Amino acid sequence: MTDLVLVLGDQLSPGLPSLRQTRPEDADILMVEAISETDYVWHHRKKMVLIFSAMRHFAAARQAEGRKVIYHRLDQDKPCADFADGIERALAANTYDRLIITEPGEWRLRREFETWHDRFGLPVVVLEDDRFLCSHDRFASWAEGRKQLRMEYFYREMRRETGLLMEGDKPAGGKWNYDAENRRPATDDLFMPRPHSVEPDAITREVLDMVADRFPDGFGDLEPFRFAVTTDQAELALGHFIATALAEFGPYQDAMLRGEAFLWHSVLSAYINIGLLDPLAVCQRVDAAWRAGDVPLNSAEGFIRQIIGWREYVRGIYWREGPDYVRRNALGAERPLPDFYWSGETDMACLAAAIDQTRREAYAHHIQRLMVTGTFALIAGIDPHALHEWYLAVYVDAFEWVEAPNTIGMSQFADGGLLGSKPYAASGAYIDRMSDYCGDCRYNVKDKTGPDSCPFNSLYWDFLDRNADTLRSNPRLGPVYHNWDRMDDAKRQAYRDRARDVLAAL
Ligand code: FAD
Ligand code: DLZ
Ligand code: SF4
Repeated sequence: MTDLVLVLGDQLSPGLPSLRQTRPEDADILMVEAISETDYVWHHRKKMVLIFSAMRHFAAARQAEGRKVIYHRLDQDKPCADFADGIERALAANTYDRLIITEPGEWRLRREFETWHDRFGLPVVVLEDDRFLCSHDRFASWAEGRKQLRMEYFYREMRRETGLLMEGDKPAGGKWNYDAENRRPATDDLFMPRPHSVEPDAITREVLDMVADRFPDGFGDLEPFRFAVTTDQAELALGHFIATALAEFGPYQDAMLRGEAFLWHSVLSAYINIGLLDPLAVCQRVDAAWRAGDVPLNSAEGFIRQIIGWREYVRGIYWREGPDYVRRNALGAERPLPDFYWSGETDMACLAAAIDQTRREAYAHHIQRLMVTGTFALIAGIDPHALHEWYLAVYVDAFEWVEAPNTIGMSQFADGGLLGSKPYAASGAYIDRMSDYCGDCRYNVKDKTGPDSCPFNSLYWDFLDRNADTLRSNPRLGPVYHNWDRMDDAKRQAYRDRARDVLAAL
């Protein structure tokens, strides 16, 4: 029996189920740089380089192990239109008994794979992706019968099941969550680690040229390209993060600084998402560093929670909620995405900084995504689907299963509160507390409603006012609406007027 094993660009794990379950002598691997994948949404050009270079390295490594790999390049004579085109070409050249695939990371492809049995007339075996800690069944059994699907309770179960940061059956240090210790603003005189940087090799150089050539007007800078493209390089990046940044990751997790894109963040999400690093193994290394006394518990816990908690939890939500999740719009927000999300040309220093580094690095850390670009879109009433397409386009780690719940759910409250207990709306005071952006801004963060007032200040109240019918009954917003109600009419009107001017200028 000969199998054809299709491996996608975010499935670059040697231990992938479809590779584990087929024998090298009985199975050909098929990898396709497909026009469809570069075109169905925009991608940052660095993300394309990462994926194609990592795919080419992965194919070479499998070939070196003795596997047969059929590899279609985007710059070959007649590139493949899509994955089906690649499969058709393989079937025309060879006889295969089965097509084996590990499940993809988005509904679009899952739906397409379901048509392939009829289309190609051979059995199609889709295997569950076990590179995640929590299977679909496990998530369903956790969610079953719960009124609210709160991440914190899910996370505790994952801690118990993995034994990470556990002392017997108790959480290390006696608490599950050390977030209260993790909200320090940073100053630029602190030692600043830098993420591990990899010099592009000949394969990456070739891909850089190809992407520059094919996507001259694509979003984002290509150079300098410093990402790891193999598992060995990604392992070095992980070791470098643990040695230089993890200890301070916790306290400064929410901090933002001008000119500092990475701070104490790991910059490992893309490597984990495309399969170069295994999420459980990453957490075990962090757990070991804590047990060895190299890093404090609040940092190790904060980091591990993001991976076995948030990352697994949002994936569970994505598959549970179905393909229409990305279209949810509980607050009826319909304003088009402002052009400055692409150009970075805005007087708002916080947004300019986050978007500018996004163009340069294909990276912004969680609080920049959530509390700068996310919060602004939320309080300005931007269409959540347009914003979802933006996040999918601009980050190196963007894949729908993880991006959509973070955007539609956590950031925009467009799922009506399934994922978050309240919207992440905030005035400029939050950004002022956690960053040094405001000092450099043409707007005044202390001014509430004047012509130079920080736009976040008026939009925040206007957002609550506009959405009062939906949000007033939210118990976590009770005190906020109480404050709004206590304001005199003139003040409330001043907020509305300033917000109207800000929105008109968008
Ligand atoms: P660190 O801060 O070092 O965190 C460690 C790891 O935890 C990350 O590498 C990542 O694997 C995981 N992680 C952290 N937060 C989350 C989270 N909220 N959800 C899932 N995993 C998490 N993450 C993506 O991987 N892809 C996306 O497309 C993506 N889109 C996002 C969109 C919005 C609107 C928001 C608010 C968040 C999004 N995130 C996304 C989550 C998070 O911002 C990134 O995972 C993180 O910034 C990646 O940088 P890092 O590797 O330095 O993470
Ligand atoms: C993101 C991406 C891009 C740009 N190109 C390819 C490609 O040409 N071939 C491929 O196999 N995968 C690519 N990917 C990743 C896929 O889009 C990803 O596998 C799906 O989005 C499922 O998560
Ligand atoms: Fe952003 Fe307002 Fe601060 Fe300017 S003043 S950086 S717009 S929060």
